[in-house]
Amino acid sequence: MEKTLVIVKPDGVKRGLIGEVISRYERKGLKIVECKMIEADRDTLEKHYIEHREKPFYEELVSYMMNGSIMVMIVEGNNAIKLVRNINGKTNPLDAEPGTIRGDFANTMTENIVHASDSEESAEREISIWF
Ligand code: 3AN
Repeated sequence: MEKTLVIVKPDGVKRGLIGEVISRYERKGLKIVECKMIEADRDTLEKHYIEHREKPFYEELVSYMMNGSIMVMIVEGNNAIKLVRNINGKTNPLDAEPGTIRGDFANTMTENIVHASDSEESAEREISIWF
């Protein structure tokens, strides 16, 4: 069993897509084992996005993540990390396949509905930041 950290970002919450996102994971056989609705503070987001701190989009990304409530959850199941990334789709909405969350609902790079951990190490690190 693996655990992964998922965030429904402010655009996903504002557009009423929380249920859509959760149901896609559940239909794949994954379980939501922790879940909370919060407004993220800068300190937590800076820890979460530490690997991007030198990137040109970093400030835009952190500000956008503070622009409304987010839903943070732990999703559990066999191969949960890779399965959730597949369900979410590629970061760039131009590359995200139809049938994925980003392929179906996102059309910008920053506002792309969901975040999910990309490895076991990231999942462990991100879960300890948010829970
Ligand atoms: P993913 O969320 O698919 O793992 P990362 O970790 O490369 O993607 O990027 C983290 C977040 O940073 C993305 N979800 C997206 O919101 C934002 N981002 C990534 N690349 C860009 C970019 N070139 N321009 C603007 N925002 C970006």
